[in-house]
Amino acid sequence: MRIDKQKIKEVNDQALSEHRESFGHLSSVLGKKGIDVNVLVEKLKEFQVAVPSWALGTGGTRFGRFSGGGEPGTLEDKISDVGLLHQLSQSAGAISLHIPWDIPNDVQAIKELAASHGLIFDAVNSNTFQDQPDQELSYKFGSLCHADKKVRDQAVKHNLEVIKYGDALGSKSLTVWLADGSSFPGQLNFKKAFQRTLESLQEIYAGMPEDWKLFVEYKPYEPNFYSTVIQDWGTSHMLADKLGDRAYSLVDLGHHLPNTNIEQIVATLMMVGKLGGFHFNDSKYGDDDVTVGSLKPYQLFLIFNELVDGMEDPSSNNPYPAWMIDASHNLKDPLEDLLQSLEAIKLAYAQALLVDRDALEEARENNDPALAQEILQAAYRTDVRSLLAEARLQADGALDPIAAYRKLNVRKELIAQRGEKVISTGL
Ligand code: AOS
Ligand code: ZN
Ligand code: ZN
Ligand code: ZN
Repeated sequence: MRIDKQKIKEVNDQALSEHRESFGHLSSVLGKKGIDVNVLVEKLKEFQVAVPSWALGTGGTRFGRFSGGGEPGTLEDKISDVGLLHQLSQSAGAISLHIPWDIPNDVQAIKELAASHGLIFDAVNSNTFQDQPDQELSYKFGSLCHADKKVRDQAVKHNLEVIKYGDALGSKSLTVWLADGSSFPGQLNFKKAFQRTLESLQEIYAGMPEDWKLFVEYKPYEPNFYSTVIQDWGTSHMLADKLGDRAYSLVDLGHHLPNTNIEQIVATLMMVGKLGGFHFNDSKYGDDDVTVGSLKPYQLFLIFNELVDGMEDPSSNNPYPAWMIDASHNLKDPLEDLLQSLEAIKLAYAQALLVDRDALEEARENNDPALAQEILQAAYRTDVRSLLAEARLQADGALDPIAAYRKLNVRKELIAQRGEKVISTGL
């Protein structure tokens, strides 16, 4: 399904005068501070976030799944859903696939379909945290770290296959997230598990095309509850460092123990050029994977403050990070939820762009914490919603994506096309 461009325009027209008024006001307020809104609008138009194929249906809880209907049942449908998000938000220009959930039957046709929606293929993800029906050996006790070399080989082979699919589609990176670890003290030899994981990753790294990157995701617990092999950013960084120049750490916001200072991790990884990818979500307790910015928008802003600082640092050798939403949806319509996440990400980005970095640096050098806080909060407390709306308007998106999605009855249409009962692949 695609939304008629004219219809988006009609919905926009109804809200245009109100938008002009708020954007005009913001432009003049920022203009007086010497900030050119046009530069900000261009940066916002460029900023694209990948949507994972597994976030388009309901899920995210192991207790029950309550489909809202019209979920995408095929890879084609998933691409079309991300296409809808992109049409409305002009911010979701990429899709991230998970193999084997998303094996393409006809690579050429899938590539063309994605291109017709203006989408590219972001990092591909391997899956050694579940056993597939036709699989010979089990991952019950780990994959890349497994005590049995044959299991490790099988997991390596799977990753190499994922790279092959990704390469055919035009992806340029592989994200490895492992469920490997232990649930009971004594179960696992930590050192052997690390060494084996490193060796397996080395084989995967060696099998990547030369222009590919490997992202190593970390997570402190779940599904294993005593230890995970790649528990934190330090372990992920050690692995990436040993693997080579094209291996990086990946930060998933939900993969930290409570109160971890994620912005400091981001700053440190960027300082050493090793922040490769980012999974956005929000969390109160653990890997809750709820809507970005729904719980801790100020933390998100502080993280973006470091990201922007790293991206704008001319001496930094950190590559431009790969942005992805990694959230699950069990109550809200997944597409509405993803639109909310996209909005939250770009609000935090826009606010971080407003930070007066020279003044902040001066306050720091002068040991003036009160002034440093004033500077950050002045940016954070600026209402930049009309800036985002303007960027969307200029790119033919919707002024208010969720309002347009509702007014145009997109979900109703999807249910009419796909039915009430389709269940999308994912967790
Ligand atoms: C799992 O907790 C990680 O966040 C993964 O990045 C991702 O959610 C998973 O690969 C999808 O099932
Ligand atoms: Zn993740
Ligand atoms: Zn997560
Ligand atoms: Zn996760």
